[in-house]
Amino acid sequence: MSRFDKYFLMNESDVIEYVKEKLDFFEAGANLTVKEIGDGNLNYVFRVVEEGTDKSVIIKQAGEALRISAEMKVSTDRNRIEAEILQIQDRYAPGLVPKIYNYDTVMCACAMEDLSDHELMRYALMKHKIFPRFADDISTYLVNTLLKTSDVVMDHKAKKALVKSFINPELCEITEDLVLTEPYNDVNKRNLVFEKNADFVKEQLYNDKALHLEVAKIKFEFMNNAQALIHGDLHTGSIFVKENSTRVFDPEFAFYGPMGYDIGNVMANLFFAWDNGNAAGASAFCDWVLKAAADTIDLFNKKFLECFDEYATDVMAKTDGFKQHYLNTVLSDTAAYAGTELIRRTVGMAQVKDVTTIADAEKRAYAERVNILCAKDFIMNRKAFKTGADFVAALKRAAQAAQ
Ligand code: SR1
Ligand code: MG
Repeated sequence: MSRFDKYFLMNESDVIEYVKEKLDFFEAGANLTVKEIGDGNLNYVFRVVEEGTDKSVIIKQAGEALRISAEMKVSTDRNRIEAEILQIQDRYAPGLVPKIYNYDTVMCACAMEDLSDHELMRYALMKHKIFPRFADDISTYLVNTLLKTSDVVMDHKAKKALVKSFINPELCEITEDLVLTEPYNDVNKRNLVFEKNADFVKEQLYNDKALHLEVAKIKFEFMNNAQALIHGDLHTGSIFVKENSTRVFDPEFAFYGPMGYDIGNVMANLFFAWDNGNAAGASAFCDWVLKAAADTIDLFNKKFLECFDEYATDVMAKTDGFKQHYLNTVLSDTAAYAGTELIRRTVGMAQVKDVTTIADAEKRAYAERVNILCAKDFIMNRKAFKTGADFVAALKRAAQAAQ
């Protein structure tokens, strides 16, 4: 009988004992140190290091309540979903996700590769660092994890089995509420509106009925389009970077949903980095961010079409014209969900440090207005966004209009 045979939330010293007892990773008698390094809204992340060596491992455990709010309870099964999806994605996009070593169904904890030689992309971008490989890496990740898990490529019964296995109702509900409902009405009184923009938010978000109709359509697309096995929360806090490496982690919100949700989240979070750089007058950084955003879309388009030609198996999907039609729907969804992410991180409960740490109140208010105006352009005109230049032009239009 072990004390790890029944679930409890571990502290640092529990984790040392856990690693020694449950993992075959370190030699017996190894001198281990541990630190809790979790930075997200949901889970606990421990880094365990063997002193005097370069051996280390990450233990990530799901608590029954979320870190961001003790009242929010979400099934600890999210950790199983995350561990299984990272193993699937490692097959589709090798080298672009961390390795999983073990998943413990009792403790709802997984052991995974330590990427401490990388930086969390959000914080690196807040230091205005640039990552020339990013667009190439993330577009490869997106095409391989999305198109290859869709009905275009997969055997349809095998795909449906994955849909069933990765039904993720509780985490989806968080997105349905925090991303696709509350920013437009504050129905649960959890929005965080920057005082200087209170009237602007009321007029542009709460009172705009035409916007509400489009977001309602987008919400039902999110809930009903089981298109691909998506990451579900692909912001820059879910990406580790270093000069020659990009790794996407933390896919606990994963389920079968629209491809554009992931791509749109990447785009919106690059724009938050632009907000931060722009407020600091970091013009070379801002130019790089916009180039990375445009390249992400253009490389995605190119690789998507190539992957479709090489891997499509469905006979009807190979019909002339279908490939471009399908890509166009993905791009229109990308614009839509870039819009909903821009809005929810600006007025919703879970915001981003790129914007909230802009110390000058006028500059922060300006950044938030840019996000909201750009987002509305994306949502209302979503069918018009096809190239990287189209997406970047919307940010530039909003930057002018928000003056
Ligand atoms: C209650 S969790 C808040 C947010 O954090 C996660 O990273 C997701 O983005 C979620 O919406
Ligand atoms: Mg997360």
